[in-house]
Amino acid sequence: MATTQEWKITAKDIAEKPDILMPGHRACAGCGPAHALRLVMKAIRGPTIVTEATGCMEVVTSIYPYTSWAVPWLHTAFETSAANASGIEAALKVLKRKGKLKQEHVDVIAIAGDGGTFDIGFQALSGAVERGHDFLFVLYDNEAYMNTGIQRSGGTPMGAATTTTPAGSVMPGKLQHKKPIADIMVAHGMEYVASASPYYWKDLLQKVRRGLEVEGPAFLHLFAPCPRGWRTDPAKTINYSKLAVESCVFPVYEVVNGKYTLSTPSKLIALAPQKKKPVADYLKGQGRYRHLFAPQNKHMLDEIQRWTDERWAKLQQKVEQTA
Ligand SMILES: Cc1ncc(C[n+]2csc(CCOP(=O)(O)OP(=O)(O)O)c2C)c(N)n1
Repeated sequence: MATTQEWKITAKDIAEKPDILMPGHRACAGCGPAHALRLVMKAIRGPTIVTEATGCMEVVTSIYPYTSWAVPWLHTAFETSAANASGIEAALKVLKRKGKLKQEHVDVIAIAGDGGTFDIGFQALSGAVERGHDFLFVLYDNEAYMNTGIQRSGGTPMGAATTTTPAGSVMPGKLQHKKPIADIMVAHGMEYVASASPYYWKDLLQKVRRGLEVEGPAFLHLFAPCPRGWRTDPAKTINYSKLAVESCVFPVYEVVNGKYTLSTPSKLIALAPQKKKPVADYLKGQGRYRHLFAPQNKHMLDEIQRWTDERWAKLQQKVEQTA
């Protein structure tokens, strides 16, 4: 992987760089995925083709006959963004071999939500990574199937109320923990896996650029709050993007050729554990978790804290073990 240390990102650079995901789309106020993907597209390094699975970000950016995308963009079925990326990358190779491609290189980015990644798109993703296609897969994780009305996915965290895990007398929200998608991708032996949260926008942009520089598959797990599905104040999307990292619910890190490194916001918490916020600080204020603060659901809150601590400890162990 080429190094990007020379790319010193400043707010001015980013403000001056044209939007590739342009304004005028129909995302909700405070939409985390729209904000995160706008940042992702600020980090492209040249000619780029984007392919996107069915989901909120596809729907709101491509209402016929309009598009918000200032690059070639292909919608594909819910389960096939990685399969589409494989085909695009293979076609680019053939065009290049036949001398029909003017550009030296074209980057390929596949985008999908958590439903389109953890669940229904996983087969295509795993296959594309195993075959070694050169593309960056961006998972924008709003933690449920939002476009179809907030159904639980493999990325929905324990305790979250969704329309298929409604909190009430039968169940206290989702009963299972979130699938460890980044670890599963690391297990594929791929060169680059990272997690990022939009509050830490420079970190996010660097990771997009690094993922693009990999000559092979790269995977980026993006935290992306959804005010509609999470029942949160649209003005607080960025606050939750920060709190998730500060509570270690969503640590930010990179795994390069199997070597784990905490990114600065999470590294600072590892160095000063007293700065780690309780998970309840992150959960409170989110309508999807409101029921967890009722006395009868305290065991759920305790379990979420225990699991978060355990995952955080394991992540730190991986950092030490692979140093
Ligand atoms: C095979 C198939 N099953 C179901 C659907 C219906 N569907 C379209 S988008 C969607 C949810 C997408 O969820 P996610 O990938 O998490 O993205 P989000 O909408 O949250 O951005 C569903 C269930 C479909 N289009 N195709």
